[in-house]
Amino acid sequence: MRSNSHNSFGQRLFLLLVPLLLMAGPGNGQYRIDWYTIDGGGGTSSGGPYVLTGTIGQPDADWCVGGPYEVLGGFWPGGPIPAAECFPSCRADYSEWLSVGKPDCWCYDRQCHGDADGARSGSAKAGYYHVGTADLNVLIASWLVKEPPFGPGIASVPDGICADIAHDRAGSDKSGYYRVGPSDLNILVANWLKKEPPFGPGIEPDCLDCP
Ligand SMILES: [Ca+2]
Ligand SMILES: [Ca+2]
Repeated sequence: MRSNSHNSFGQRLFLLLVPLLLMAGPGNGQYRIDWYTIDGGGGTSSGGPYVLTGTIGQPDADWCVGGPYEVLGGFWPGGPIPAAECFPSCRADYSEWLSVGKPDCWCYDRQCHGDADGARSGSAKAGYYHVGTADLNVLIASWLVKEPPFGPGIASVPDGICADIAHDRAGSDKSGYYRVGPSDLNILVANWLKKEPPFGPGIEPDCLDCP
């Protein structure tokens, strides 16, 4: 039934397109087909508050360019699929993540608690902890490094932005801004060597949670 309705829709579309193309003619050199599909079925279905409009069995799903012509085929609405972002846009500090160049390390689920390197230390016998010397070392290397024109900027320190634990900057227009300072250190200190259960309370892996 769905296939029949789809075919009839395709036939209607075809009948609509042909006269339009004929009317357009080659005279003005401008060809345009806004929407067309070669496929094996699909359609619109719904359940409760959800509506899905999809196409299945598309042999033409791809993006290609030739001279002045471009075809965005398949995968509504077509075209290159943007890479998924690891930092959720629902968070209040999302704009801050964008402003510092989308660092991957802010996507560690305990980075906002001081885990600058995304790694844990310790052992099964003595217990593991996520915030320790390795993280402090990144913070020390980034400590009070001023942004241009007052300094080389946090980008000059390898993984330096990972030590911006509070996702903030401090300073002023007059003296310059820095990304890693007391607000970041305070969080790191609060979680210093905090053991994971059953050896301690652990650190919640909630840095990517939405409010
Ligand atoms: Ca760590
Ligand atoms: Ca900071």
